[in-house]
Amino acid sequence: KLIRKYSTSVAKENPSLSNFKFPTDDFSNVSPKILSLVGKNLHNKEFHPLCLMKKRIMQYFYAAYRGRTGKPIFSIFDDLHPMVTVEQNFDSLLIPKDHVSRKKSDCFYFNKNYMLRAHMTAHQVELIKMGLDNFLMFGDVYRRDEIDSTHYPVFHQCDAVRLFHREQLFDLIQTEVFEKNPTIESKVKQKEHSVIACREIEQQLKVTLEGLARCIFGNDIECRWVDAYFPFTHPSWELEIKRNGDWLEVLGCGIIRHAILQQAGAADSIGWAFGLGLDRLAMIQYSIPDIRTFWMEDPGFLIQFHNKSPKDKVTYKQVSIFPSCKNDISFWINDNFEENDFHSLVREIGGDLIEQVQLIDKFTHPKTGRKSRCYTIVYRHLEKTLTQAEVNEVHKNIEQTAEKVLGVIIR
Ligand code: FA5
Ligand code: MG
Repeated sequence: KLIRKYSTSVAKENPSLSNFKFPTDDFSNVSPKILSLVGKNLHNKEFHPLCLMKKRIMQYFYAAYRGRTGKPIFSIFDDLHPMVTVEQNFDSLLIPKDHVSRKKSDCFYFNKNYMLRAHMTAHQVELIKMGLDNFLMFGDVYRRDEIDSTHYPVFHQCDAVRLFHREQLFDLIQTEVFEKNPTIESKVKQKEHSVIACREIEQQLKVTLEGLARCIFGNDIECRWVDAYFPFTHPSWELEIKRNGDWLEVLGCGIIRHAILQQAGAADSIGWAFGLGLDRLAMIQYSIPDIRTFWMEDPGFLIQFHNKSPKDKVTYKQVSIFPSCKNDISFWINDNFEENDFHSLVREIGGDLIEQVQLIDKFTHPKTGRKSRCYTIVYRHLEKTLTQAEVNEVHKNIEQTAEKVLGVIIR
């Protein structure tokens, strides 16, 4: 029912998707508001801070990696459409059928076969299949997530792949790249790879990414490597950067699973891949305190970046700071209650007025066993002062829709 409502208003709000009819099923959960953001392509908008950050990364790779003839070796893709198959986003990357990241409460599905990509890695296999060895992909990605100053349901990622052919790496390390008799996987390597080959790729990957971090943030930046897990790489790491005294994760990376390369027709290769959040890097680089800022249409925002080059130092000055308004909401929940459904609903109704949704209390009635939740919703308009009446109207709408759609009972 919801989807029928959605798909009709989608047509109105997003002309490029207006002729697009998709069969709905019980996976369908894309909303008009989300679809209205498809095609904004902030990363391709000249002088937008996300575009400047994209160019900064491209420049680094152009300068650091040149072929024999002096040409850059990395190909760039920045207009891959965000609608992908579930097979691209998950199966092609060996993500198990029951993996948590596939949950309806975490992704935007058109239906059980099509979705808005949740990471740029969704395109990795198709590009390797095309025969590319070195490439960068930039694009918008979509996740149902909590709401605060560093999370937004649409953000931007840069993914990269670098492959070495067996002979190419052999020349470098002077020893076998692949195990003759693959036995078992260890913490430090996949079963198919030799220890030395794996070390060499790890080394190259880490040097490349530390170099990128220094190129963007300067030589004084503090960063650290943390062991990580991704189904499509092994071993895997995350790079964290120190910001205002706290460690912030900016990227995930690792050595590409051999099984993926085999399926993609590159069985004689070994290589690395990474995926990083452009929004987070741009927030650090330009001192942008809130991820919603990127979506502001206010010229006072974009003017600050106009005619800047990717290497220029810009410190964002908040266009102005308008006061926030807080309202609590508390309700009884049933067993099907999913926190992210509530977050999405709040975002759907409140749009960019929503600064934060914070769980402040969980309660179970001692006699009846009924459970309740209480959240504080922080409202703030980035471009004007909200009146209490405006906030109350949105808040009321959230309460009523939560009762209708999530089956909760307002207390
Ligand atoms: C991934 O998306 C993997 N595809 C990355 C990868 C690619 C690993 C290739 C190995 C090989 P993750 O979900 O951690 O991983 O997201 C990667 C980066 O995107 C994070 O480090 C962070 O910088 C950014 N990011 C993740 N979630 C958000 C969010 N909600 N808002 C803003 N940035 C985010
Ligand atoms: Mg992560």
